[in-house]
Amino acid sequence: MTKRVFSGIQPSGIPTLGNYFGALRSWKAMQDEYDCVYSVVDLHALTQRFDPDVLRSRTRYLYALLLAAGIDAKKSAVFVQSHVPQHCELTWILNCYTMFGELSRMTQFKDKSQKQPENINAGLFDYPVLMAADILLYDSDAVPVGQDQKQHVEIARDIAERFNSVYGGIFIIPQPMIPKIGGKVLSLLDPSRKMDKSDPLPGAYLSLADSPDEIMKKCKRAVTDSGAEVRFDPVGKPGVSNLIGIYALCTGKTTQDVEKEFEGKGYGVFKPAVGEAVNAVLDPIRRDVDVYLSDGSQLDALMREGALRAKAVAEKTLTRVRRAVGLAESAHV
Ligand code: AQP
Repeated sequence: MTKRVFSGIQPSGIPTLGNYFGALRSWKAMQDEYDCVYSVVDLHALTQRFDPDVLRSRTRYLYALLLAAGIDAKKSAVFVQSHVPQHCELTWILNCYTMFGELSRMTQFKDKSQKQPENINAGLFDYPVLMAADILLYDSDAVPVGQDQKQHVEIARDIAERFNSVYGGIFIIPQPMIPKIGGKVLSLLDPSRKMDKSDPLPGAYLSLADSPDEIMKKCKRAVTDSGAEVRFDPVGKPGVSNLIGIYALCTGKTTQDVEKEFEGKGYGVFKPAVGEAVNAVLDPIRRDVDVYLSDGSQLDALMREGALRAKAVAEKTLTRVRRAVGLAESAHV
């Protein structure tokens, strides 16, 4: 049987090159081999504060961007998370099988609590359980994610195993799938941190919606390290190594090829070449996203169709879960 994968992306900002190489590029590649379910996870984005109109329009933009990045809505089920209410119901049930202590250990919760100390809401704490529901609802065998989300897939496995140990084989136990390269693209201004789409400093990330000029400027201003040698050394030269990684991802070259190509040339030649390589990847995506956004009714139809496909699978899983835990069946007829 064809294996199923699930993955999601939050409309918490315009996706970055990190989101592209850590997630979207592999999402596209998997469509021929797997039964794919992809979601714009807008409920997750509520853990941060956004202007409601901005969140709504970003959700549409992100849906269009997935199509522009090569996700085929005929092959894969592509939907907006809040259009499938089963995610919330399963989250509540799974909350009752998740321990306070294990959620307290989540690195992302600690990081985000530091970033938004004025808004450490219960949703931020419970984020991994909603993500477990996202994954388990679709009987997912694998979850393609960047390195930062590995811990969340692991807790989803723990929750599923705990649930199965009480009620039998209700859930498939999912595996994280981290790309061998591109699983962690770093901030251009602080290479000790990952590139984040909600970073308050726009110079820290390369957004998929940045103009070619903006991309070029950000690459030229990216922090590098002392010396001028283009050498891959993530510990001693984290800034330039991150740029080498980005250039390698964009061109399909190895980091050794990149070192050879820029031997003796210095940062002044290397940084604009990185900008050009990024623009070559982004040009077709920028063009196609505008095409998808210009036809609002087609976008609505695709979203509706995606949600119906997702709901059909989600409801089957949830029926199994309701029966297993002892919820009264008549409430759901
Ligand atoms: N810098 C990154 N390098 C590689 N992969 C990354 N991902 C995120 N940042 C990088 C992967 O992108 C997918 C979608 O991410 P998300 O929207 O679920 O949220 P996130 O992981 O919290 O990513 P961001 O961009 O940092 O969002 P904000 O700023 O809102 O927190 C995931 O598979 C993720 O691993």
